[in-house]
Amino acid sequence: MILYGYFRSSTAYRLRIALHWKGLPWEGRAVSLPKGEHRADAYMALNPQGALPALVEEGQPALAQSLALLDYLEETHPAPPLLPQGARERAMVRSLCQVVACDIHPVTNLRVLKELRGRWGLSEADSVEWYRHWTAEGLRSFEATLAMQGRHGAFCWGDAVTQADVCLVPAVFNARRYEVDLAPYPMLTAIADRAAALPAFAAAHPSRQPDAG
Ligand SMILES: N[C@@H](CCC(=O)N[C@@H](CS)C(=O)NCC(=O)O)C(=O)O
Repeated sequence: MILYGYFRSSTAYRLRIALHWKGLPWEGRAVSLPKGEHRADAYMALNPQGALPALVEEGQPALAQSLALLDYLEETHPAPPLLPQGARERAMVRSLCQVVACDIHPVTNLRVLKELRGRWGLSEADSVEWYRHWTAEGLRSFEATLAMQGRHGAFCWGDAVTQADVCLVPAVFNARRYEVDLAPYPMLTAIADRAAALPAFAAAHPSRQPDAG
């Protein structure tokens, strides 16, 4: 499998964690977001969505969308699992994933920030405030959902690592990068730090990627 990503892309980070967690053989291909390579013809021909990540298996069209890809890896390589047993339990884990992937990420994504700055004249400082606002709102929702579900332990789902942790760790990495105050979210911060220390998560960290240099 070839994963097209960028060291600081949180969506590619999710996939790197899952690939390492499942012990799958894969190669990375760097696509630079700051250089706009994700919108260049070569990458658009591969993934017309023009976003990272994309996963390619020999002779097959690329697969895109990180949550679809996490599920694809789960279905094709169920062990070790990243989802619990049971439809209800899986829905609970996926609801945490979607706070990150559907509520926080789409409004804090690079193309949104660029549009806010370029077309709508938001200053750099105001666009950072925008980023912090929506991240904080998403993390508030994540923390409250963890408390409401009452199923967390060492990780979001008891002591089992799941897709919720896979989505949470990159979100916390991004939040720290933008200096979001994490003090109001002690549960998710402790979980993210515990998960980030696991070998599969550590190997997927942005600083450990070849294009980080
Ligand atoms: N919903 C997509 C989002 C993909 C996405 O937007 N990825 C970011 C990198 S974290 C990207 O490529 N951004 C490029 C841009 O906004 O122009 C997914 O989960 O894979």
